[in-house]
Amino acid sequence: MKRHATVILLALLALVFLPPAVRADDEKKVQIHASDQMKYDVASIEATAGQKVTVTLTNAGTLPKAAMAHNFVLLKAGTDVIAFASAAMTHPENGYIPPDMADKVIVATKTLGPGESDTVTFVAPAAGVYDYICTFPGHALAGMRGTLTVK
Ligand SMILES: [Cu+2]
Repeated sequence: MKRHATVILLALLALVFLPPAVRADDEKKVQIHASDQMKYDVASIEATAGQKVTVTLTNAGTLPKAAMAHNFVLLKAGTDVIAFASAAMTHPENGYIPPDMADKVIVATKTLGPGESDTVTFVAPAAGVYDYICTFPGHALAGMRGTLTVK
């Protein structure tokens, strides 16, 4: 009886002190706020390959949408961020996604005005580092970007 209690105690200690392994089926939820200062408050995200990731972007600014809108565009590894952002400027009709480079996009939110938010879900791709950017004109070039690191 006493030995039984010891085994249970050890099992409980193991549960408390051993970090649970990250399982691919554990969903990751990320909340990102975008500001009138052209910044994301979350500039790095980590995930495990195959993990379901949900990103909610909220435009926490107050400036009018025509002057200061934001989106979250996750690009495939190896994409030229500057070239993508430059091409995006002339495509407001397509949510600032250049149609001829749409194959570089893993996932993208809508372009959001003040107080708006949008949620996207995707499966974390193969291990690597992926850039995410805001493609509203000038924002990625001003530093509105972050990285998703997949392990
Ligand atoms: Cu922006």
